Amino acid sequence: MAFTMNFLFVALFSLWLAHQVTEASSVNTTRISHGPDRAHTRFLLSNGVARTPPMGWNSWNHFHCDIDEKTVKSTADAIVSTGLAALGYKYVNLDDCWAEGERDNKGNLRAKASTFPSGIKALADYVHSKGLKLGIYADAGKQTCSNKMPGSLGHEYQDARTFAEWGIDYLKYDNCYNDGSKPQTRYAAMSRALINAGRPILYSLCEWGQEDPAKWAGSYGHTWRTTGDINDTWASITSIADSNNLWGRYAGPGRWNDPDMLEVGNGGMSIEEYRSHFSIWALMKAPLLIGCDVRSASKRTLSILGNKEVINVNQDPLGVQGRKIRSKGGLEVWAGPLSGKRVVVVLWNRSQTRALISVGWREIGLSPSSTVTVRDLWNHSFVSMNKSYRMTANVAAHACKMYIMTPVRG
Ligand SMILES: *[C@@H]1O[C@H](CO)[C@@H](O)[C@H](O)[C@H]1NC(C)=O
Ligand SMILES: *[C@@H]1O[C@H](CO)[C@@H](O)[C@H](O)[C@H]1NC(C)=O
Ligand SMILES: *[C@@H]1O[C@H](CO)[C@@H](O)[C@H](O)[C@H]1NC(C)=O
Ligand SMILES: *[C@@H]1O[C@H](CO)[C@@H](O)[C@H](O)[C@H]1NC(C)=O
Ligand SMILES: CC(=O)N[C@H]1CO[C@H](CO)[C@@H](O)[C@@H]1O
Repeated sequence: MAFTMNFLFVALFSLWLAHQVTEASSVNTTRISHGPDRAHTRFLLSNGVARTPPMGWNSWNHFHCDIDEKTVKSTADAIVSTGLAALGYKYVNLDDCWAEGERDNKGNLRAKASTFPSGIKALADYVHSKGLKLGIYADAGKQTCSNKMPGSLGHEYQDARTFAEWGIDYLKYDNCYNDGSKPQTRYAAMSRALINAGRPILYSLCEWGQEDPAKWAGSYGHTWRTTGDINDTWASITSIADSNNLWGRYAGPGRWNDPDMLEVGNGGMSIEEYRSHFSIWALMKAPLLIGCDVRSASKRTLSILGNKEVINVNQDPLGVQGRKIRSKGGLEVWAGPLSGKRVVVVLWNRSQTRALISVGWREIGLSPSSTVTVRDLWNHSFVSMNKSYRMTANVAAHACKMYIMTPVRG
Protein backbone atom coordinates (compact mmCIF):
# COMPACT_ATOMS: atom_id res chain seq x y z
CA MET A 1 0.00 0.00 0.00
CA ALA A 2 2.75 2.42 0.94
CA PHE A 3 4.51 1.53 -2.25
CA THR A 4 1.32 2.11 -4.23
CA MET A 5 0.75 5.48 -2.61
CA ASN A 6 4.33 6.52 -3.13
CA PHE A 7 4.21 5.38 -6.70
CA LEU A 8 0.98 7.26 -7.28
CA PHE A 9 2.37 10.38 -5.73
CA VAL A 10 5.55 10.21 -7.73
CA ALA A 11 3.53 9.59 -10.89
CA LEU A 12 1.29 12.58 -10.19
CA PHE A 13 4.25 14.67 -9.21
CA SER A 14 5.99 13.83 -12.48
CA LEU A 15 2.90 14.84 -14.42
CA TRP A 16 2.78 18.00 -12.40
CA LEU A 17 6.42 18.66 -13.22
CA ALA A 18 5.72 18.12 -16.88
CA HIS A 19 3.09 20.85 -16.68
CA GLN A 20 5.43 23.35 -15.17
CA VAL A 21 6.44 25.93 -17.67
CA THR A 22 7.72 29.00 -15.94
CA GLU A 23 8.85 27.39 -12.71
CA ALA A 24 10.51 24.26 -13.98
CA SER A 25 14.00 25.38 -13.15
CA SER A 26 13.21 26.16 -9.53
CA VAL A 27 11.37 22.94 -8.70
CA ASN A 28 13.12 20.60 -6.32
CA THR A 29 12.53 16.89 -6.49
CA THR A 30 11.42 16.72 -2.90
CA ARG A 31 7.95 15.32 -2.47
CA ILE A 32 6.10 18.55 -2.18
CA SER A 33 6.90 21.73 -3.90
CA HIS A 34 6.25 25.37 -3.26
CA GLY A 35 4.16 26.76 -6.06
CA PRO A 36 0.79 25.98 -7.66
CA ASP A 37 0.32 24.64 -11.15
CA ARG A 38 0.20 27.76 -13.30
CA ALA A 39 0.38 26.01 -16.63
CA HIS A 40 -3.38 25.89 -17.12
CA THR A 41 -3.99 29.37 -18.28
CA ARG A 42 -7.16 30.97 -17.18
CA PHE A 43 -9.97 32.05 -19.21
CA LEU A 44 -13.22 33.54 -18.96
CA LEU A 45 -14.56 34.16 -15.51
CA SER A 46 -11.40 35.66 -14.13
CA ASN A 47 -13.39 38.13 -12.10
CA GLY A 48 -11.16 38.38 -9.05
CA VAL A 49 -13.22 36.24 -6.69
CA ALA A 50 -12.12 33.01 -4.98
CA ARG A 51 -8.42 33.83 -4.85
CA THR A 52 -8.61 31.67 -1.72
CA PRO A 53 -11.21 28.90 -1.24
CA PRO A 54 -14.70 30.30 -0.58
CA MET A 55 -16.01 30.17 2.99
CA GLY A 56 -19.60 30.36 4.14
CA TRP A 57 -22.75 28.33 4.74
CA ASN A 58 -25.16 26.36 2.56
CA SER A 59 -28.68 25.23 3.46
CA TRP A 60 -28.67 21.73 1.95
CA ASN A 61 -26.84 19.39 4.36
CA HIS A 62 -29.03 20.32 7.30
CA PHE A 63 -32.29 21.74 5.89
CA HIS A 64 -32.63 20.08 2.48
CA CYS A 65 -35.79 21.60 0.93
CA ASP A 66 -37.10 22.94 4.23
CA ILE A 67 -35.88 26.55 3.81
CA ASP A 68 -37.52 29.94 4.03
CA GLU A 69 -36.42 33.55 4.31
CA LYS A 70 -36.71 33.61 8.11
CA THR A 71 -34.33 30.68 8.44
CA VAL A 72 -31.84 32.23 6.04
CA LYS A 73 -31.96 35.64 7.73
CA SER A 74 -31.59 34.22 11.23
CA THR A 75 -28.70 32.08 9.98
CA ALA A 76 -27.00 35.19 8.60
CA ASP A 77 -27.51 36.82 12.01
CA ALA A 78 -25.98 33.78 13.73
CA ILE A 79 -22.98 33.71 11.40
CA VAL A 80 -22.24 37.23 12.57
CA SER A 81 -23.06 36.81 16.28
CA THR A 82 -21.02 33.60 16.67
CA GLY A 83 -17.96 35.33 15.23
CA LEU A 84 -17.84 33.03 12.20
CA ALA A 85 -18.28 35.96 9.80
CA ALA A 86 -15.23 37.68 11.25
CA LEU A 87 -13.26 34.47 10.64
CA GLY A 88 -14.08 34.63 6.92
CA TYR A 89 -17.37 32.76 6.51
CA LYS A 90 -19.11 35.28 4.27
CA TYR A 91 -21.25 33.42 1.73
CA VAL A 92 -24.82 32.57 2.80
CA ASN A 93 -25.94 30.13 0.14
CA LEU A 94 -29.42 28.96 -0.74
CA ASP A 95 -29.55 25.45 -2.17
CA ASP A 96 -32.44 23.74 -3.98
CA CYS A 97 -36.13 24.64 -3.47
CA TRP A 98 -36.06 28.43 -3.25
CA ALA A 99 -38.15 29.01 -6.43
CA GLU A 100 -41.66 28.44 -7.68
CA GLY A 101 -42.15 25.34 -9.83
CA GLU A 102 -42.96 27.45 -12.90
CA ARG A 103 -41.32 30.50 -14.44
CA ASP A 104 -43.36 33.73 -14.70
CA ASN A 105 -45.06 34.78 -17.95
CA LYS A 106 -41.79 36.37 -19.15
CA GLY A 107 -39.90 33.17 -18.48
CA ASN A 108 -38.12 34.43 -15.36
CA LEU A 109 -37.38 32.38 -12.28
CA ARG A 110 -39.25 33.70 -9.24
CA ALA A 111 -38.94 33.14 -5.52
CA LYS A 112 -41.42 30.72 -3.97
CA ALA A 113 -44.11 33.02 -2.57
CA SER A 114 -45.03 30.83 0.40
CA THR A 115 -41.45 30.62 1.75
CA PHE A 116 -39.66 33.69 0.32
CA PRO A 117 -42.52 36.23 0.24
CA SER A 118 -40.17 39.25 0.28
CA GLY A 119 -38.28 37.99 -2.75
CA ILE A 120 -34.61 37.23 -3.29
CA LYS A 121 -33.56 40.84 -3.90
CA ALA A 122 -34.79 41.79 -0.42
CA LEU A 123 -32.97 38.79 1.03
CA ALA A 124 -29.77 39.83 -0.74
CA ASP A 125 -30.16 43.36 0.64
CA TYR A 126 -30.55 41.95 4.15
CA VAL A 127 -27.56 39.63 3.86
CA HIS A 128 -25.44 42.43 2.36
CA SER A 129 -26.45 44.75 5.23
CA LYS A 130 -24.77 42.23 7.56
CA GLY A 131 -21.54 42.44 5.57
CA LEU A 132 -22.18 39.00 4.06
CA LYS A 133 -22.83 37.74 0.52
CA LEU A 134 -25.76 35.78 -0.90
CA GLY A 135 -25.43 32.61 -2.96
CA ILE A 136 -28.10 30.86 -5.02
CA TYR A 137 -28.66 27.50 -6.66
CA ALA A 138 -29.63 26.51 -10.19
CA ASP A 139 -29.25 23.49 -12.46
CA ALA A 140 -27.76 22.71 -15.88
CA GLY A 141 -30.79 20.64 -16.83
CA LYS A 142 -34.56 20.89 -17.24
CA GLN A 143 -35.37 20.65 -13.51
CA THR A 144 -33.35 20.96 -10.33
CA CYS A 145 -32.54 17.80 -8.35
CA SER A 146 -35.59 18.12 -6.07
CA ASN A 147 -37.71 18.25 -9.24
CA LYS A 148 -39.44 21.20 -7.56
CA MET A 149 -38.06 24.10 -9.56
CA PRO A 150 -37.13 24.76 -13.20
CA GLY A 151 -33.61 24.12 -14.46
CA SER A 152 -31.63 26.74 -16.35
CA LEU A 153 -30.70 24.75 -19.44
CA GLY A 154 -31.60 27.00 -22.38
CA HIS A 155 -32.30 29.92 -19.99
CA GLU A 156 -28.71 30.63 -19.00
CA TYR A 157 -28.52 34.29 -20.06
CA GLN A 158 -31.91 35.17 -18.66
CA ASP A 159 -31.24 33.47 -15.31
CA ALA A 160 -27.74 34.90 -14.95
CA ARG A 161 -29.19 38.39 -15.55
CA THR A 162 -31.88 37.74 -12.95
CA PHE A 163 -29.27 36.66 -10.41
CA ALA A 164 -27.12 39.72 -11.13
CA GLU A 165 -30.14 42.04 -10.79
CA TRP A 166 -31.00 40.50 -7.45
CA GLY A 167 -27.45 41.06 -6.17
CA ILE A 168 -26.39 37.41 -6.07
CA ASP A 169 -22.70 36.76 -5.35
CA TYR A 170 -22.34 32.98 -5.79
CA LEU A 171 -23.98 30.37 -8.00
CA LYS A 172 -23.98 26.63 -7.32
CA TYR A 173 -24.89 24.95 -10.61
CA ASP A 174 -26.17 21.38 -10.31
CA ASN A 175 -26.40 18.61 -12.91
CA CYS A 176 -29.82 16.91 -12.55
CA TYR A 177 -32.31 16.27 -15.36
CA ASN A 178 -29.78 17.25 -18.01
CA ASP A 179 -30.28 16.35 -21.64
CA GLY A 180 -27.29 14.04 -21.87
CA SER A 181 -25.15 16.59 -23.68
CA LYS A 182 -21.57 17.22 -22.57
CA PRO A 183 -21.24 19.02 -19.22
CA GLN A 184 -18.40 21.01 -20.80
CA THR A 185 -21.00 22.61 -23.10
CA ARG A 186 -23.73 23.12 -20.53
CA TYR A 187 -21.42 24.52 -17.84
CA ALA A 188 -19.61 26.77 -20.31
CA ALA A 189 -22.92 28.29 -21.38
CA MET A 190 -23.61 29.46 -17.83
CA SER A 191 -20.03 30.72 -17.52
CA ARG A 192 -20.52 32.97 -20.55
CA ALA A 193 -23.91 34.06 -19.24
CA LEU A 194 -22.38 35.10 -15.91
CA ILE A 195 -19.69 37.14 -17.66
CA ASN A 196 -22.40 38.76 -19.74
CA ALA A 197 -24.47 39.54 -16.63
CA GLY A 198 -21.68 41.83 -15.50
CA ARG A 199 -21.60 41.09 -11.76
CA PRO A 200 -18.62 39.27 -10.21
CA ILE A 201 -20.36 36.04 -9.24
CA LEU A 202 -18.47 33.05 -7.86
CA TYR A 203 -19.32 30.09 -10.10
CA SER A 204 -19.40 26.68 -8.39
CA LEU A 205 -19.78 23.76 -10.80
CA CYS A 206 -21.65 20.84 -9.25
CA GLU A 207 -21.04 18.18 -11.89
CA TRP A 208 -20.30 15.45 -9.29
CA GLY A 209 -16.87 14.63 -10.76
CA GLN A 210 -18.39 12.58 -13.55
CA GLU A 211 -16.27 13.74 -16.48
CA ASP A 212 -13.07 14.61 -14.60
CA PRO A 213 -14.00 18.27 -14.18
CA ALA A 214 -10.61 19.12 -12.68
CA LYS A 215 -9.31 18.85 -16.25
CA TRP A 216 -11.67 21.44 -17.72
CA ALA A 217 -13.83 23.20 -15.11
CA GLY A 218 -11.12 25.70 -14.16
CA SER A 219 -11.62 27.22 -17.60
CA TYR A 220 -15.22 28.05 -16.75
CA GLY A 221 -15.60 28.58 -13.04
CA HIS A 222 -13.98 28.83 -9.64
CA THR A 223 -14.78 25.53 -7.92
CA TRP A 224 -15.89 22.13 -9.15
CA ARG A 225 -17.21 19.13 -7.27
CA THR A 226 -14.94 16.09 -7.63
CA THR A 227 -17.37 13.51 -6.20
CA GLY A 228 -20.99 12.62 -5.55
CA ASP A 229 -22.79 14.04 -2.52
CA ILE A 230 -21.24 13.93 0.93
CA ASN A 231 -23.19 12.46 3.85
CA ASP A 232 -22.74 12.66 7.60
CA THR A 233 -20.69 9.45 8.00
CA TRP A 234 -17.06 8.45 8.44
CA ALA A 235 -17.31 6.26 5.31
CA SER A 236 -18.34 9.27 3.27
CA ILE A 237 -15.63 11.69 4.41
CA THR A 238 -12.79 9.15 4.08
CA SER A 239 -13.81 8.06 0.58
CA ILE A 240 -14.41 11.64 -0.59
CA ALA A 241 -11.05 12.76 0.83
CA ASP A 242 -9.31 10.03 -1.18
CA SER A 243 -11.14 10.87 -4.42
CA ASN A 244 -10.58 14.60 -4.09
CA ASN A 245 -6.90 13.97 -3.34
CA LEU A 246 -6.32 12.62 -6.85
CA TRP A 247 -6.91 16.05 -8.43
CA GLY A 248 -4.67 18.16 -6.22
CA ARG A 249 -2.39 19.46 -8.93
CA TYR A 250 -5.27 21.23 -10.71
CA ALA A 251 -6.05 23.52 -7.78
CA GLY A 252 -4.72 27.03 -7.33
CA PRO A 253 -5.86 30.60 -6.64
CA GLY A 254 -9.24 31.13 -8.35
CA ARG A 255 -9.74 27.42 -9.11
CA TRP A 256 -10.46 24.81 -6.46
CA ASN A 257 -11.42 21.16 -6.17
CA ASP A 258 -14.66 20.85 -4.19
CA PRO A 259 -15.12 17.70 -2.06
CA ASP A 260 -18.57 19.03 -1.05
CA MET A 261 -19.92 20.96 1.91
CA LEU A 262 -19.06 20.33 5.55
CA GLU A 263 -21.07 17.99 7.78
CA VAL A 264 -19.44 19.26 11.01
CA GLY A 265 -22.17 19.72 13.63
CA ASN A 266 -24.88 17.61 12.01
CA GLY A 267 -24.58 14.85 14.61
CA GLY A 268 -23.58 11.75 12.63
CA MET A 269 -19.91 11.66 13.61
CA SER A 270 -17.78 11.93 16.75
CA ILE A 271 -15.94 15.10 17.69
CA GLU A 272 -12.62 13.53 16.59
CA GLU A 273 -14.13 12.53 13.26
CA TYR A 274 -15.45 16.04 12.67
CA ARG A 275 -12.05 17.46 13.60
CA SER A 276 -10.44 15.15 11.02
CA HIS A 277 -13.06 16.11 8.41
CA PHE A 278 -12.40 19.84 8.96
CA SER A 279 -8.59 19.42 9.08
CA ILE A 280 -8.38 17.48 5.83
CA TRP A 281 -10.84 19.79 4.02
CA ALA A 282 -8.75 22.78 5.13
CA LEU A 283 -5.49 21.13 4.03
CA MET A 284 -6.99 20.19 0.64
CA LYS A 285 -7.95 23.85 0.07
CA ALA A 286 -11.60 22.85 -0.15
CA PRO A 287 -14.35 25.44 -0.02
CA LEU A 288 -15.33 25.64 3.67
CA LEU A 289 -19.11 25.76 3.50
CA ILE A 290 -20.75 25.07 6.84
CA GLY A 291 -23.62 22.59 6.53
CA CYS A 292 -25.18 22.60 10.01
CA ASP A 293 -27.76 24.82 11.71
CA VAL A 294 -25.48 27.63 12.89
CA ARG A 295 -28.25 29.06 15.10
CA SER A 296 -28.12 26.04 17.41
CA ALA A 297 -24.50 24.97 16.92
CA SER A 298 -22.82 23.70 20.10
CA LYS A 299 -19.66 25.20 21.58
CA ARG A 300 -17.75 22.14 20.39
CA THR A 301 -19.02 22.53 16.85
CA LEU A 302 -18.11 26.22 16.86
CA SER A 303 -14.66 25.42 18.26
CA ILE A 304 -14.01 23.21 15.23
CA LEU A 305 -15.47 25.52 12.57
CA GLY A 306 -13.92 28.51 14.31
CA ASN A 307 -10.34 27.23 14.63
CA LYS A 308 -8.51 30.21 13.17
CA GLU A 309 -5.19 28.39 12.87
CA VAL A 310 -6.80 25.70 10.71
CA ILE A 311 -8.75 28.27 8.68
CA ASN A 312 -5.48 30.10 8.00
CA VAL A 313 -4.10 26.93 6.40
CA ASN A 314 -7.10 26.82 4.08
CA GLN A 315 -6.81 30.52 3.23
CA ASP A 316 -3.03 30.56 2.77
CA PRO A 317 -2.18 32.79 -0.22
CA LEU A 318 0.10 30.20 -1.82
CA GLY A 319 -3.04 28.18 -2.65
CA VAL A 320 -1.47 24.74 -3.08
CA GLN A 321 -3.69 21.76 -2.27
CA GLY A 322 -2.11 19.48 0.35
CA ARG A 323 -2.01 15.76 -0.48
CA LYS A 324 -1.79 12.31 1.03
CA ILE A 325 1.88 11.37 1.01
CA ARG A 326 1.85 8.10 2.96
CA SER A 327 -0.69 5.48 4.01
CA LYS A 328 -0.21 2.17 5.76
CA GLY A 329 -2.84 0.22 7.67
CA GLY A 330 -5.02 3.29 8.07
CA LEU A 331 -2.21 5.48 9.39
CA GLU A 332 -1.78 8.38 7.07
CA VAL A 333 0.40 11.42 6.55
CA TRP A 334 -1.02 14.33 4.55
CA ALA A 335 1.02 17.45 3.84
CA GLY A 336 1.36 20.49 1.67
CA PRO A 337 3.39 23.66 1.28
CA LEU A 338 2.29 27.00 2.71
CA SER A 339 3.60 30.49 2.11
CA GLY A 340 6.84 31.47 3.81
CA LYS A 341 8.40 28.02 3.17
CA ARG A 342 6.18 26.55 5.86
CA VAL A 343 4.66 23.07 5.62
CA VAL A 344 1.32 21.86 6.98
CA VAL A 345 1.11 18.25 8.11
CA VAL A 346 -1.86 16.14 9.19
CA LEU A 347 -1.21 12.80 10.89
CA TRP A 348 -4.48 10.92 10.51
CA ASN A 349 -5.29 7.60 12.15
CA ARG A 350 -8.07 6.04 10.12
CA SER A 351 -7.83 2.73 11.98
CA GLN A 352 -9.98 1.59 14.90
CA THR A 353 -7.32 2.03 17.59
CA ARG A 354 -4.95 4.59 19.02
CA ALA A 355 -1.55 4.53 17.32
CA LEU A 356 1.81 6.24 16.94
CA ILE A 357 2.35 8.01 13.64
CA SER A 358 5.74 9.43 12.70
CA VAL A 359 6.78 11.81 10.01
CA GLY A 360 10.28 12.65 8.82
CA TRP A 361 11.23 16.04 7.46
CA ARG A 362 12.54 14.65 4.19
CA GLU A 363 9.19 13.15 3.18
CA ILE A 364 7.38 16.47 3.61
CA GLY A 365 9.88 18.45 1.61
CA LEU A 366 11.98 19.88 4.43
CA SER A 367 15.70 19.43 4.61
CA PRO A 368 16.64 16.95 7.38
CA SER A 369 19.11 19.49 8.65
CA SER A 370 16.66 22.35 8.85
CA THR A 371 15.55 23.57 12.24
CA VAL A 372 11.83 24.11 12.47
CA THR A 373 9.27 25.15 15.01
CA VAL A 374 6.26 22.84 15.18
CA ARG A 375 2.87 24.34 15.98
CA ASP A 376 -0.03 22.05 17.02
CA LEU A 377 -3.10 23.68 15.43
CA TRP A 378 -5.66 21.92 17.62
CA ASN A 379 -3.85 22.18 20.96
CA HIS A 380 -2.74 25.73 20.13
CA SER A 381 0.75 25.11 21.44
CA PHE A 382 4.28 24.61 20.21
CA VAL A 383 5.57 21.02 20.30
CA SER A 384 8.91 20.42 21.97
CA MET A 385 11.06 18.30 19.72
CA ASN A 386 13.21 15.25 20.60
CA LYS A 387 14.95 15.06 17.25
CA SER A 388 15.49 17.66 14.60
CA TYR A 389 14.37 15.66 11.58
CA ARG A 390 11.40 13.53 12.66
CA MET A 391 8.44 13.64 15.01
CA THR A 392 6.00 11.12 16.40
CA ALA A 393 2.51 11.63 17.74
CA ASN A 394 0.09 9.40 19.58
CA VAL A 395 -3.15 9.62 17.64
CA ALA A 396 -6.52 8.27 18.82
CA ALA A 397 -8.69 6.21 16.47
CA HIS A 398 -10.27 8.33 13.72
CA ALA A 399 -8.49 11.39 15.12
CA CYS A 400 -5.77 13.52 13.61
CA LYS A 401 -3.00 15.86 14.63
CA MET A 402 -2.39 18.96 12.58
CA TYR A 403 0.86 20.91 12.59
CA ILE A 404 2.63 23.72 10.82
CA MET A 405 6.40 23.37 10.51
CA THR A 406 8.12 26.72 10.19
CA PRO A 407 11.81 26.77 9.24
CA VAL A 408 13.88 28.88 11.63
CA ARG A 409 16.38 31.19 10.00
CA GLY A 410 20.09 30.89 10.71
C1 LIG B 1 -22.81 7.80 2.49
O1 LIG B 1 -21.65 7.72 1.70
C2 LIG B 1 -21.03 6.46 1.73
C3 LIG B 1 -19.72 6.55 1.00
O2 LIG B 1 -19.90 7.05 -0.29
C4 LIG B 1 -21.98 5.43 1.10
O3 LIG B 1 -21.39 4.14 1.15
C5 LIG B 1 -23.29 5.43 1.86
O4 LIG B 1 -24.21 4.60 1.20
C6 LIG B 1 -23.86 6.83 1.97
N1 LIG B 1 -24.97 6.81 2.88
C7 LIG B 1 -26.12 7.37 2.59
C8 LIG B 1 -27.16 7.32 3.66
O5 LIG B 1 -26.32 7.89 1.51
C1 LIG C 1 16.41 19.88 -2.87
O1 LIG C 1 16.11 19.84 -1.51
C2 LIG C 1 17.01 19.08 -0.77
C3 LIG C 1 16.48 18.97 0.63
O2 LIG C 1 15.94 20.17 1.07
C4 LIG C 1 18.38 19.75 -0.85
O3 LIG C 1 19.31 19.00 -0.11
C5 LIG C 1 18.81 19.80 -2.30
O4 LIG C 1 20.01 20.50 -2.42
C6 LIG C 1 17.73 20.50 -3.14
N1 LIG C 1 18.07 20.39 -4.54
C7 LIG C 1 17.96 21.41 -5.37
C8 LIG C 1 18.26 21.12 -6.79
O5 LIG C 1 17.61 22.52 -5.02
C1 LIG D 1 -1.05 21.05 24.78
O1 LIG D 1 -0.52 22.32 25.18
C2 LIG D 1 -0.08 22.39 26.52
C3 LIG D 1 0.45 23.77 26.74
O2 LIG D 1 -0.45 24.73 26.30
C4 LIG D 1 1.03 21.36 26.76
O3 LIG D 1 1.38 21.37 28.10
C5 LIG D 1 0.52 19.97 26.37
O4 LIG D 1 1.59 19.05 26.45
C6 LIG D 1 0.00 19.97 24.96
N1 LIG D 1 -0.55 18.67 24.62
C7 LIG D 1 -0.21 17.99 23.55
C8 LIG D 1 -0.91 16.70 23.33
O5 LIG D 1 0.63 18.39 22.77
C1 LIG E 1 9.49 12.31 21.97
O1 LIG E 1 9.74 11.02 22.48
C2 LIG E 1 8.69 10.49 23.26
C3 LIG E 1 9.17 9.18 23.85
O2 LIG E 1 9.69 8.35 22.87
C4 LIG E 1 7.46 10.31 22.38
O3 LIG E 1 6.36 9.83 23.14
C5 LIG E 1 7.06 11.67 21.80
O4 LIG E 1 5.97 11.49 20.90
C6 LIG E 1 8.24 12.28 21.07
N1 LIG E 1 7.90 13.61 20.65
C7 LIG E 1 7.97 14.01 19.39
C8 LIG E 1 7.55 15.40 19.12
O5 LIG E 1 8.35 13.30 18.48
C1 LIG F 1 -2.69 4.09 10.36
C2 LIG F 1 -2.44 3.66 11.76
O1 LIG F 1 -1.33 3.65 12.25
N1 LIG F 1 -3.49 3.33 12.41
C3 LIG F 1 -3.36 2.90 13.74
C4 LIG F 1 -4.34 3.67 14.59
O2 LIG F 1 -4.27 3.15 15.86
C5 LIG F 1 -4.48 1.75 15.92
C6 LIG F 1 -4.44 1.35 17.39
O3 LIG F 1 -3.17 1.49 17.93
C7 LIG F 1 -3.48 0.94 15.18
O4 LIG F 1 -3.76 -0.45 15.26
C8 LIG F 1 -3.55 1.37 13.78
O5 LIG F 1 -2.54 0.74 13.05
